[in-house]
Amino acid sequence: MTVTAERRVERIAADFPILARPTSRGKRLVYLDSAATSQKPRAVIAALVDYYEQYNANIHRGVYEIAARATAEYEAARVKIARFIGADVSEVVWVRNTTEAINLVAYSWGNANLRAGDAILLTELEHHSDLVPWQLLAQRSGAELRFIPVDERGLYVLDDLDELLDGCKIVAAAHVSNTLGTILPLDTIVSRAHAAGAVVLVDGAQGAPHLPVDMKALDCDFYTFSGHKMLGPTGIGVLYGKRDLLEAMPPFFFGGDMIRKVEYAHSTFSDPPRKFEAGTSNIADAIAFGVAVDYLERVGMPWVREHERLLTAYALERLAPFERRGLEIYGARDPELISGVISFNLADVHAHDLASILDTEGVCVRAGHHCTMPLMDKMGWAATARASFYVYNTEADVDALCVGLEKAARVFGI
Ligand code: 7TS
Repeated sequence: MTVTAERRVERIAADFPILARPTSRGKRLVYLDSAATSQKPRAVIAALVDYYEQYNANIHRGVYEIAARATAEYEAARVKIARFIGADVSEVVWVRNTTEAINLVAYSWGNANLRAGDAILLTELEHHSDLVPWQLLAQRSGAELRFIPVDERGLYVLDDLDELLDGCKIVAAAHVSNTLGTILPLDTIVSRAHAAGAVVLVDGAQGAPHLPVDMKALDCDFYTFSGHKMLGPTGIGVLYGKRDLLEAMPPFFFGGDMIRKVEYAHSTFSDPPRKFEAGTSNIADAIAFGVAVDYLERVGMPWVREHERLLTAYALERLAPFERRGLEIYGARDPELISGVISFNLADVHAHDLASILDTEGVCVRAGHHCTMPLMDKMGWAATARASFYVYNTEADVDALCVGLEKAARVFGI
């Protein structure tokens, strides 16, 4: 990384108060677990406090000043998200997280459209959140579950795609794998699925935070993501759906705030997106998510992708000498094909032990199955350690990871 680029990242990192807090062992906090959840910049934290201190009120009902402001800020955040992903504002449904968004589609769209004899096509890389809801839909409907295979590097094998799409009603696939970083060949999947008459849901939990996305260009039918993985708070996420699909879908939850008219025996419902947003929403979190998106737009998503690409290349280069000492790096190992995620194991050290030693150096990585148990079984890995990068990570963070690995190798006599 050039000195100017490194300075820019240091300036970004300075916006994240938690990164200035040393660990209890007096180490610098080296946060390499953004695929699990990202850290939050000061502006996002301030937006949460500002709402509760200045204009806490429920939305879509009060006429008084602070209620009107809460409603305006909440709806303004929806507009920001719509702009960020190139969608119409009516296509942005607030949910709690990616998991809820996928469940919403699997129930609402799935129950209405899937029958015995139909097929649901997933990939072998899916997070449990984009697998379990479809398993349940398959059980309810009698539809068949199919999987696009991946090779030993975690790259998609598309040779049999046309056969897999035969009779398929929906394809659901991760934009970016949270375990191996593999980027989905979206153009191919979307165009071939549409040609076969299937709709496409993209699990964007690891996509929207790291890659520029534009719904018009991607042309997928549903796209789901979580605020907490892209500098925003927990408890708020988005389901994007093409307007005609959202209009045709029945609501998922029923109650206040999603109705048009209610009589004792019968009700009618609002238009999308409101018909999917029953009950009091996560108001402060939605507003703060809007601020997170403002932050990402200022930094620039093309820059985010390029920064993570360079950092991944640097990490692969710095980790290479450890490979002679038993470090195994999984996945495609090509920064063009993956996005900011490196999974690894050190000789026969258990990934949890490795993560614990890294922790003593202030280095936070996740260890385990990363909610992709079927993939781990297929690959024959009991667990992996995973480093994942984001806007605030520097080459110094990768260097700290290497210091931690050196320590682990010493401790385990490797
Ligand atoms: N899909 C993918 C691809 C994910 O990476 C995750 C979370 C989810 C769905 C679920 O997101 P949620 O916000 O609804 O929980 N992934 C991870 C991870 O890799 N480590 O912790 C959570």
